[in-house]
Amino acid sequence: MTEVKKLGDAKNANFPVDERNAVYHLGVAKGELSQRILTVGDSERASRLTKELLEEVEEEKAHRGFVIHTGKYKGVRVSIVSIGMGTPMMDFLVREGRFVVDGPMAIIRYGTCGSIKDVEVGSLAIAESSILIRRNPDFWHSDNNKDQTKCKPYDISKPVAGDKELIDLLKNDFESIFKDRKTVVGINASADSFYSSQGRIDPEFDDFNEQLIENIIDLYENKVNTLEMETFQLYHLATRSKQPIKAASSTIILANRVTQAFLDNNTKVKLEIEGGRACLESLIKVNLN
Ligand code: R1P
Ligand code: URA
Repeated sequence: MTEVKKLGDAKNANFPVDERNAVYHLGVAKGELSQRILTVGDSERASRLTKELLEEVEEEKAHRGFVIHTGKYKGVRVSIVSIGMGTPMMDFLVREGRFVVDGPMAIIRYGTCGSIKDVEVGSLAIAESSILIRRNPDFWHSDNNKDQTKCKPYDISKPVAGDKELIDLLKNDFESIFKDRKTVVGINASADSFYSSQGRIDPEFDDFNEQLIENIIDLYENKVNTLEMETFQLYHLATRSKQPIKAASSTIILANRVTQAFLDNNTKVKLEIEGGRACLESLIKVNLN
């Protein structure tokens, strides 16, 4: 893996950039990221997608856990960016990506998730909207003493929608590429932990989360399908951006939280490539004028 040239000294504490105007975490300057971005969590997924699907690949940029591959898909310049895990990493991508790209942007996330419905592992999901689930440490503070009438252990946000045009493109491209696989469409929940805030029971910790999944299901009338860790931040920032950012998010269902099944690696890798192709199809079609 190639490291980007070390960033120069940062100026501007409010939004640090070096003398080339390269951003502090992504490590790229204007022109080094496409306005059409496919983002994934896993750097190996990003490398595989680049190798299988992109042509005219430019020099790889890697900095602070972000890896950026830019090349052409069917003649259109796109970037495939791996960001690692969690909402802070998505926050860096969207904000610093916004800074180095001129004009409208499109960002599609292609990740993995758990399903809280009994949907077979190896199915796909598209998030029309997303909610955020955050652990609230004040619940455990001696002031509240685990009294739920004073403070809840987990905050569940209201939903934020993705971009309808991009989501509709993604639905069509998933349908034509995944002919014999189910795609569930609905609400995603992005959590601030893979463990407690996704309702996983860990005997080593006092998590108070036994009712969490049921609470989410009840609150949103059984429309929440999936749990992962980034989509909410993408949709929230895309809708708060002053310049247009069209955002959509799709995932491979890796874990079935009802039956405890977990997808095998070979199938996952196959779905990563097939689904990545569907995402790139949508990404190059979306109108950014
Ligand atoms: C947890 O295992 C990670 O997998 C999911 C979650 O959102 C979290 O990032 O997505 P990725 O497969 O894209 O990383
Ligand atoms: N990623 C998650 O965040 N949760 C799961 O259950 C599987 C993948």
